[in-house]
Amino acid sequence: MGSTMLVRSKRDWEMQECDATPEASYLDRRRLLASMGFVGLSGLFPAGAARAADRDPNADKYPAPRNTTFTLDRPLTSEEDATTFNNFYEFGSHKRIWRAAQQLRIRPWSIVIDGLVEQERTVDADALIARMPLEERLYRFRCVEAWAMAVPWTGFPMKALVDFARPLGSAKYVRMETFLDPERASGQRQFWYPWPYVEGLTMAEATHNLTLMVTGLYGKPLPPQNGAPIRLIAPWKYGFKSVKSIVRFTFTDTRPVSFWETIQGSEYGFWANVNPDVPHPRWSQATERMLGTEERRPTQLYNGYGDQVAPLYRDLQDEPLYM
Ligand SMILES: Nc1nc2c(c(=O)[nH]1)N[C@H]1C(S)=C(S)[C@@H](COP(=O)(O)O)O[C@H]1N2
Ligand SMILES: [Mo]
Repeated sequence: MGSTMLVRSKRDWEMQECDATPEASYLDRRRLLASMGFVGLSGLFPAGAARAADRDPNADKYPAPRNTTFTLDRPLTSEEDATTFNNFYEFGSHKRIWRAAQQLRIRPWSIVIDGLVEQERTVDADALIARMPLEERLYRFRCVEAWAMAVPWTGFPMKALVDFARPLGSAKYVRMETFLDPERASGQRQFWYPWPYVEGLTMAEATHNLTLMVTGLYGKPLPPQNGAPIRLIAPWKYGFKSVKSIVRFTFTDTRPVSFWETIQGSEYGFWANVNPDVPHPRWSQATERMLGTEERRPTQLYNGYGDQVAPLYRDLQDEPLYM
């Protein structure tokens, strides 16, 4: 079994393309050998040093250069508020899941790219992130529950991931799936939810300049509670579209049915674009509450990104674009 593992690891071209530092590949090799029982790791690291298995080979990429084309109309939310008030149902159906989310093991993390692509493949998240152009963007964020924040995300345009995936011309949507690990994620033991969490975008949405694959927050690698190691951010849509901790991208010609659409399709649809004039069936969307300050602000159409995204929907006016 050990030798099978070694061969597979050697053949994995994506891993070879990873521009990891020599030190990192040395550590990876040590880790592989250790996992096969050939060496002990205990003596290798001084007390208190991070375990090799937890080391982020991209840590030196943070903070990434800020893309100054994205500006805010409001103060940044504090890091503490953005990282201690979260929605991540895998770890509980309340907002204080950040401690429980530390259970998530983000390394190693495999991502499957499949469906309507030239070639299906599996990539290591660290190797994928290593080859992507990381930048920081200040974005507004709006949850369908009417709380909002303004934060510095680090990531890369989803367009770069789509180019990497090489989808066929027949692909119309990207379906994204979160990990499934009920042992670590207690929320996933709540069997009445349709795990794993699923979301989807049209190809036009996925390749839009605003659509970000996020790997960091506040100039640091993304913490587990915010969706490490890699999540979506589509800032003109309600927050539930921005799926966390992704393990699979499937290119398809069939519109994906999301986690929330499965649970309550009359309240959470495929498009979910922010609109102050279209209330949720159970509450108004006219205003939003900023995390931390509790300040009330008027909700903006497309969360204020209409000048950039409205053209995506010009020929879709018969669709329920705002739920
Ligand atoms: N896998 C997964 N992704 C998810 C969720 C979730 O429960 N599970 N919640 C969504 C919702 S409703 C919101 S508002 C945002 C919250 O992101 P944040 O915790 O980084 O603010 O994540 C979205 N992505
Ligand atoms: Mo949300």
